[in-house]
Amino acid sequence: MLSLRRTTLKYLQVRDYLRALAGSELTAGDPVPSERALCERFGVSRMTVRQAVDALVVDGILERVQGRGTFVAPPKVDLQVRLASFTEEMTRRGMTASVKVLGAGIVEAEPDIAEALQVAVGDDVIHLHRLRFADDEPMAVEHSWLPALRLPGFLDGGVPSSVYVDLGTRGLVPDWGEDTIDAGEADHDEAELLTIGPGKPVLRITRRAFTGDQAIEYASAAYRSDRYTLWVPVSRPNPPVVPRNQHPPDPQGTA
Ligand code: 16G
Repeated sequence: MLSLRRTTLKYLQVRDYLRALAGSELTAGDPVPSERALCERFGVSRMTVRQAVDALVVDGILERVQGRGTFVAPPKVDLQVRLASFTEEMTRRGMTASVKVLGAGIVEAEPDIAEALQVAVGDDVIHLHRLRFADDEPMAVEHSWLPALRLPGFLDGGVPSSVYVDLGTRGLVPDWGEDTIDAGEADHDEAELLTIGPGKPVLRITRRAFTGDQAIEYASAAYRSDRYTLWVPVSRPNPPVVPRNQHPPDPQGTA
């Protein structure tokens, strides 16, 4: 029992030492001290050092690069669920947004896109396939569809560097919408574009955005989950939110 507690304490010491090191002397991309150096410094086994490193890898503070070693991971970007554009979000963080257009054109709306955009199946929709960068690092692969009839000449000058800025000049910037977020795995193409391994976790985000009562965009994107932390402000609902068709809980507990 006592030795178990001692091992746990040592593990915490190594973990906290590495965490502090990553947050002070070292910067993103720097190697952490070797397992051997840490074993000697703290008088612990390799297993204890590995456990401490594992915990920090899971927390996104360190990253293991196969065949090269363990390094300080780049800080994650907080992804707040709100109706902002990629360009706005990166600018807010002091980062430079850029984009590589992988495809752009007018296509006929498939049934799911038509439904999301409230247009008829086969109507013209603008399709954009874009790789989004923050400070030259690939962060997300996005597909967006917009109703072409509401956006005449949208692609005439090439793909706008910010879709929402273009929508703003037309008085059509979305004012409300809904996002859904799922955990997923990068497929082969996404992994290559995002420079992560195939099958690595991504956040799959779909967005339906509206201007007034009309849908203006449907988008589906894969965000690198090693570079994003989902940040969701929460507050106590008042009155309590209950799923539709259910009665609110009985405050007396008598039901
Ligand atoms: C964000 C939106 C995306 C929109 C894009 C416009 C999410 C999950 N997605 O990436 O739907 O098309 O911003 O950005 O937030 P832009 O104005 O920089 O082109």
